[in-house]
This record gives sequence, structure tokens and C-alpha cells, in this order.
Amino acid sequence: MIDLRSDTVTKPTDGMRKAMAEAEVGDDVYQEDPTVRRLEELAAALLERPAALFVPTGTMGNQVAVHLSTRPGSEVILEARAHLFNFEMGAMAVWSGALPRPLVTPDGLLTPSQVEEAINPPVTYRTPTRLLCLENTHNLWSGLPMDTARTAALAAVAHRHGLKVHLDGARLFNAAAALDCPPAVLAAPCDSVMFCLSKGLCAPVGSMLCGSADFIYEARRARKVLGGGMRQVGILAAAGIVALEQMTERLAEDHARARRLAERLAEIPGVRVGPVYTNIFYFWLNDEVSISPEDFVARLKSQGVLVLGREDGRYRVVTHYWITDEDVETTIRAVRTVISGQ
Ligand code: TLP
Repeated sequence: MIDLRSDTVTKPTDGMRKAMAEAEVGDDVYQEDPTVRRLEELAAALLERPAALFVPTGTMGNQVAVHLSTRPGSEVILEARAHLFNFEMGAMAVWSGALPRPLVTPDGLLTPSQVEEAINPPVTYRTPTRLLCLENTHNLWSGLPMDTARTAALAAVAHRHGLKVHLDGARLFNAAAALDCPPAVLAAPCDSVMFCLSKGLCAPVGSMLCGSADFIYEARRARKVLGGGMRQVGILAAAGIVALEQMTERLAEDHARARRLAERLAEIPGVRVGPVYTNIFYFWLNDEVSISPEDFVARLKSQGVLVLGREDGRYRVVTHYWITDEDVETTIRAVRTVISGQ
């Protein structure tokens, strides 16, 4: 199967499996797992932060950050299509009692004036706004990367009004590759940053939350509240170390394949392709293609290709380490076959 549904489907590399088998471990709840400690030091150094915490998922990393940066009854500003708002099961309301204030944008990029207008004034009769969450790259906006200038301008507004800024950098290394800018620089204006090891970087599990020493001390407690105190988890951290040491520099290859695949798909009559910035893009079938989304996904599957059909009629394609040039060709042939055989 050529699995283009997500980069979360990536299986660990041989190097990761070997590192996992050989990992030195200890009880991480006592902070005695040497491999986890090494991963956390590596992540903190990469992001130029005092400290980092290994968490099982990106969702947990994001929600721990929201929890520590809000109070029940306060508001969180984010872009309307943000993962934190759309795919995290209302966690900020469930666990932190926080209210999202989603802002609609035409292109996925919040503007400083939009954020400023959405911050409630600090009077005793208005809901306090405490946090701004950004997403880089922006998943639902075709993997759109956000440059440091925009991040800094948004963070400046937030900080001027006493808000914290959290970055959902699930695919921060994709943004870094696309913009040719170190991840530490892209994330620098934000108080906390989460990035995933388990997406394009191929680790089977795991994300990192980075921030100040005090923030990470509290984050360790919050992770425990959520049942995220793991024990001999160096087995997983070992794959994360390989992810950071060996997998970040190659992401431009995934971006180039996404671009080629999109260009070739756009040549097929009946197919409309959205923008490609990094490793995620969307496409649509024009009305002349009378095939239901369920059928299209199922018929592509029978040709050995998996894409994600969304309820809004878009199909998502994500390239990653396990997608080769040959897979790009096979995918084009499969889409042509399905459309011509409708
Ligand atoms: N994204 C997944 C799905 O949840 C949509 C995917 O297939 O793209 N932030 C962003 C921007 C994400 O895209 C994701 C996962 C997360 C956070 C959550 O990470 P996990 O799945 O580790 O909780």
C-alpha cells in the first residue's frame, strides 16, 4: 500500500528499531531513564530552550501547554482551522476549562491587528484572554509554513497584552526546511513549543514540549496528572533521538515529491489541486467526475493507494519518508485509472 493519508503512518526506520532494541533505560518517573534525558537535552538544545519534556503525543504536549498558560474561564485565541481547536476533542474545555476564540482567516495566517482586536480588555466584566496558539506548519491550510517575522509580530501583540504564546509545531521541521530557517529561530518568539517526532521524522511515538525550566517542571507534573508518567520509555526515546539526529535534514525531499505529485495530478482532467508548500496538499474532483468521495477513496485503495477523504470534499495527500519516486508514478496511474473508469 502507498499510504498518503498522513505522515503519522510512518513506521520506524531500521536505525530506529536497532536503537530501540539497544536503548539503555530506567524509570523515567524518577527521571532515571538516561535515554529520555538525552532526548530531552537534545530537544532543548535544538530549540535553544532551557528545558524539554518527552510526551506521548502532540495532543498531550499542546494540552499541557494550554493548561499551564490559562485558567478556567479564560480565552485562547487561535486560527479557526487550528488542530488545537478542531482535532483535540475539546480538550482545552474538558481539562483546562478554557474557551477557544477561533479567528477565521482567508489564508491561514492570523494578522497582528486581528489578534489585537480579539483580546478582551482587562476589565472586571470581560472574559480574560490568556493565550495565543499558533500552528507551524498549518495542517488544514495545506501545510502552510509561517515565517519568523509573522510569528514575532503576532507574539509581540500577545505579549504586549500579557498573553502567553504557544506554538503547535507538530511539523516545525517541515517549516524549517521550507523556509530554510532553523527551528529555534522560527519558534523563538513563542513561550512554549511542541513538536512531533512521530510524523515526518518517523518515530513510532512521541512529541517534545520545550520551554523555560519552571514551565517544564510544571509540565512534568501536568503530564503525570494525565497519566503520561511513563517508565522505561527510553525504548521510545531512542527512536526520537534518531529522528532528531538523522531525519530532519531530509524533509525537503518529501516537499519536492509532494510538489511533483501535485503537478502531475493537476494534469489529469477533472482534478483540481490546491497549493503545495511543504509535504501536505489537498485536491478536489470537479463536478464532471461523477464519483462519490467514498467510492473514490475505496477504488483508489483497490489500486493500492490510500488518501484521506474529508467531509468537505477535499482529499488529503501527505508525503513522507516511505513514499518513493516510484510511488508518485504509481499514484498518478491509479488516479487516472479510477477517474477514467468511473
Ligand atoms: N495530526 C494528525 C490528525 O490529528 C489530523 C494528522 O494526520 O495530520 N498538531 C498538529 C498540527 C497535528 O497535525 C497533529 C496530528 C497534532 C497536533 C496531534 O498530534 P498527535 O496525533 O501526536 O496527538
